[in-house]
Amino acid sequence: MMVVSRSVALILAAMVGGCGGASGDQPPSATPVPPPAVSPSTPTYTGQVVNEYPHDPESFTQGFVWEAGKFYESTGLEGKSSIREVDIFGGGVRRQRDVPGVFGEGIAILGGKLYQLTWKNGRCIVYDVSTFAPTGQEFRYDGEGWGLTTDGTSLVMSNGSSAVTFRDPKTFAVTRTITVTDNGVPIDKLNELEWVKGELWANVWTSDQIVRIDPATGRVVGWIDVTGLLSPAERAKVDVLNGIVYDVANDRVYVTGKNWPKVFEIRAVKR
Ligand SMILES: [Ca+2]
Repeated sequence: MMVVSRSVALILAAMVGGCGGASGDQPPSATPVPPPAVSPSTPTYTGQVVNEYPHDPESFTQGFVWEAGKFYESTGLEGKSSIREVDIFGGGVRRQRDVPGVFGEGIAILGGKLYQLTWKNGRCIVYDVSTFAPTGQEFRYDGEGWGLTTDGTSLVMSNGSSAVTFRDPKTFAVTRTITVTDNGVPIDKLNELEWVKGELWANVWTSDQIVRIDPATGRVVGWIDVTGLLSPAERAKVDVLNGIVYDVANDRVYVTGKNWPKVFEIRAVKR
């Protein structure tokens, strides 16, 4: 039975990879690649597990957000993309809106609106967060859409490179761009984003590393290693780390990944 299920998992993984192409956000990675070049002088942290909760293993997580006591998630893949309000402690989906015809990516909530990026569709779709109904407002952008968050004023967006753009939520126009560098070396493949106590956090695609960024300069101020959250057996069946959320009210950070069966509350402990 073990051999069969493993084979099925690999076939499914290959099919999912076929949706994305080699250079995008989507090819699965059963084994995380080593972390990007980390400057020896940059502080490193271990992501210590505080709690773990169930997560929908059907969720190809692309965005993870906390707002006013509620958690929200977006999922990707053509035909499986959605926005959801989730109960991360019970593992359930409280409400969901399927989003056909696009490949959903990062989300952010600002001013009562939920903004959803799409991978290669060039569309940022805007919803009323209280109803999940599209507001009718939609923005276009060039290039790929990966992660999205907000500093409370601007939308903050990644596109798979080392560049992060700050955007006017009324027009989606770029107001500022930073290049994320660690000791001068650009760090690319920045994926899901989160604003955490004045820092910008990003998980780096295909790795089990979260990078802490000074949003004023783009300078990396720390790395959080979250290797080993899932057991090797669990990790072999799923895709990469993707999803950081900060609960402002309780000062707690949670992470998950694409098709991961668990959400982890973590604490960054300095090494
Ligand atoms: Ca997030």
